[in-house]
Amino acid sequence: MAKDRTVHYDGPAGGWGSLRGIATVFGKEWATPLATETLARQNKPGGFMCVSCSWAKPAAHHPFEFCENGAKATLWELTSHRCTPDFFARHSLTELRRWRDHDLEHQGRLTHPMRYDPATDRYVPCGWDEAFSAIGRELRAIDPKSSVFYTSGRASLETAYLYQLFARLYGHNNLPDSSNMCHETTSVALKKVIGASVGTVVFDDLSNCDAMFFFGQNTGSNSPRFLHPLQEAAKRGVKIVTFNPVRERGLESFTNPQNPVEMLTGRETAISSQYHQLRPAGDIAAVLGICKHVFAADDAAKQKGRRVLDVDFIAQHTRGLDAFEKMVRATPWETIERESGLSRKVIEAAAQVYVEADRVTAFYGMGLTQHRHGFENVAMLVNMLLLKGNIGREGTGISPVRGHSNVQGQRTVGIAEKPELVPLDKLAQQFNFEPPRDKGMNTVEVCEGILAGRVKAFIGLGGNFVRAIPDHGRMEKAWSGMRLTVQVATKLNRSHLVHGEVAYLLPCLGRTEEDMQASGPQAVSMEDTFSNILGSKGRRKPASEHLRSEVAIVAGMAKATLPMNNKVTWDRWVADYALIRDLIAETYPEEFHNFNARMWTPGGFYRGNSARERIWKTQSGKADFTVPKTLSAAGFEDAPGRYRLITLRSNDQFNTTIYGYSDRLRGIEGRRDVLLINPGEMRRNGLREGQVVSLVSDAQDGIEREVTGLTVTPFALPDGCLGAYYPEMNPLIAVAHHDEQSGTPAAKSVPVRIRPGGKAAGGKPGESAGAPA
Ligand SMILES: Nc1nc2c(c(=O)[nH]1)N[C@H]1C(S)=C(S)[C@@H](COP(=O)(O)OP(=O)(O)OC[C@H]3O[C@@H](n4cnc5c(=O)[nH]c(N)nc54)[C@H](O)[C@@H]3O)O[C@H]1N2
Ligand SMILES: Nc1nc2c(c(=O)[nH]1)N[C@H]1C(S)=C(S)[C@@H](COP(=O)(O)OP(=O)(O)OC[C@H]3O[C@@H](n4cnc5c(=O)[nH]c(N)nc54)[C@H](O)[C@@H]3O)O[C@H]1N2
Ligand SMILES: [Mo]
Repeated sequence: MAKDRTVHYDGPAGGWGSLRGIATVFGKEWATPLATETLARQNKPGGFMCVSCSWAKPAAHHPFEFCENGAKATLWELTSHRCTPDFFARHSLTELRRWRDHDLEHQGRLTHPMRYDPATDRYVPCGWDEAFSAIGRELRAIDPKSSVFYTSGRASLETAYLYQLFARLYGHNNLPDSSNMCHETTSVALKKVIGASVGTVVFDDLSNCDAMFFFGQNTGSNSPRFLHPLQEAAKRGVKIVTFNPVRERGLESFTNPQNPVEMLTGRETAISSQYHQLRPAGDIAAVLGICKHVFAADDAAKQKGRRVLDVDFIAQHTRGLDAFEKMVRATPWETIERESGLSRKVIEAAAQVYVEADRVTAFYGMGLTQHRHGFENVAMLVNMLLLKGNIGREGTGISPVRGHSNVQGQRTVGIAEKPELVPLDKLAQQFNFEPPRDKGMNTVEVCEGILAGRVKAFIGLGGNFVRAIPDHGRMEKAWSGMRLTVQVATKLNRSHLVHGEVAYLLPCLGRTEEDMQASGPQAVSMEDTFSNILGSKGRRKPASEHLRSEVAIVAGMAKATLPMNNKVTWDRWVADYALIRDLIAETYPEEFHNFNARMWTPGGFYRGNSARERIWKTQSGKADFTVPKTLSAAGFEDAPGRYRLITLRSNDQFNTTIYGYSDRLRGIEGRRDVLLINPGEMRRNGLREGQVVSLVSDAQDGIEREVTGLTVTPFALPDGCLGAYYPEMNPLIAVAHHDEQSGTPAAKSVPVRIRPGGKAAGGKPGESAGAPA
């Protein structure tokens, strides 16, 4: 039989392709002196911090400390296109709701504050004062607890701090943020088992480890600057072992686009020494298999008077090994093989690397967190690391690779729906008020609240909430039940087109732009994935003279809503952000003392991590081994015709921002309305390449959810699973389908069925896919 054809890409990540990737989206526009001058300041001390991912900004930086996707993100913000009142006069919101995500953002930067006018179904320009006083009036008229203040992970520490203060002075803890859809699983699981809610790895550990284990993180597209230290590690002989249902190019091979020799000779570096395509949601079983081999290797070593386990570490620092070991030894290999989709042989090969390496780091992303049992995924990875003392020692540790550029930092300064994570007494004393103590709503609870009609007002500080959340079709319909919606944004997106009775769209400065206030130009700060705090200063002329900074917009809304309080001086704070940093330092002295002086430290200042010091702030006072309650993270049974759908990001998007239609590193070009499936599954289903099908949700809750117009595309995936793009697939995810412990939507194993037949996608790529049902 002829070998099955699958769509794929053979070239390395990086290389000339990455430069072409930028040029395809931006044409000649990207090579202007102004753009290159701005890019040269990206992620450098005294410059501005990339608006794309939160990968660390090393003190010893490269001449160009940006990557293909960082450049796209910056250029996307610097665009010369403008989305003006004129544009809104020409298009009703009903019409714009039929546009694609890419075409909405492609209109360019928002220029004026806008108010929704129901008579014409259009946004019309309004003054800032008018907007603020209307928002204040509306908020004062409702119960604060029926309102929601959402944050997407881009806003600075200064903005985030003022925003949470506004929420608490007003009277609620409803502060969901994008991390509720992302690494909330991490925040809950790591806090529970090692007592620190963020990763323990720092930059130096990358050059001091002997092996790296990668689970469900697509470095090549989502944190490409990480490819540089990965390449260095691979060249040093560090063993890199990857578990991912998809063969992601960046974890296979890389050519450094900033190295002329590599570029001209086309020399690539192989990254992963082992690559295991496990079933989606099979990680608990795979890691359990690794642990099983570690116990077996330890048994064998004992015969020779040696140990594989770090027995001293285990005795001194952990709790719960016995129950865990018992469970692992009792689990048969057949079960592990079935649940992981991997053979005993390959799991043992991975485990052998773990056994032999003295210092091991583990990295993970959405492939572990976005499952019904994501918590168990993360806790299981910690189990593995604890066996050999691979936390709290140089060259070791666990590293959730965080998403948005300041998503981790926002949590650090109080954006949290969980009041126990916030020093409320301190805030009470600083600002002379009684903060709300009841638990606020996370993202999933907000969705439920909107569906039930309980939420009356929604303020979105950045992001594209309606598009990013699950159950898109149902959520859009319920959205207009709200009284007030306010969106603070740089570019037009779908969340601006669905709205409450009273709605405002408020345009803000981007991070590359000069933020001029009464005391002079301002800087802001953020926290990277390794917990370093860094300053960022924009220098570009703002996209419009009507823009305000996020700090000023939050303060403007707050001032119009709240009664006078002489401890709360919004105008002074807006005039000089250094005063806000002083407030942050007062609330969080341990992490932020001397904040203003330290924020320009090259590479940032480290805010510390107790688990890294082997101080375990858990209930038991130790690092906890945990017994997983299931071996599959999916949370639903296998059944004939039921697939596990992985929702994927392409190389040409940042979350809901779609730059273009090239998923270069997977070989998918020109369209996003694809259904990825392996050739064997195609045969079993009688499907042929290019056929158009629908996906329907198999959530078994009686609700019909469908996405139509998907083109069958042969792709090297494991059996029993499918791949398709986020956010177009979000109508298929039930709100109730989330990690049980943290509420993170389970977007990496969604139960679906294929429904053959259906209309072709029409003229433009991606047109019908994801249109609300
Ligand atoms: N260019 C760009 N950069 C970004 C973003 C972007 O959209 N574009 N988004 C930013 C944000 S907010 C975030 S959170 C991060 C997201 O970055 P990642 O954490 O990399 O998230 P995804 O791309 O959603 O998926 C990660 C990987 O998980 C794999 N996977 C799926 N299911 C499983 C599973 O069950 N087990 C395992 N082991 N692997 C699985 C997928 O094949 C994929 O390679 O990136 C950030 N950086
Ligand atoms: N099915 C599925 N769903 C997912 C995921 C998945 O993997 N699969 N991933 C989840 C994850 S990890 C995340 S983080 C969420 C993302 O959810 P969000 O963070 O809500 O969404 P983004 O797409 O990042 O938001 C993009 C918008 O932010 C605005 N923006 C850009 N820059 C700025 C700025 O500087 N200031 C302000 N105020 N606004 C700005 C622009 O208007 C732009 O349209 O989606 C989640 N949803
Ligand atoms: Mo994210």
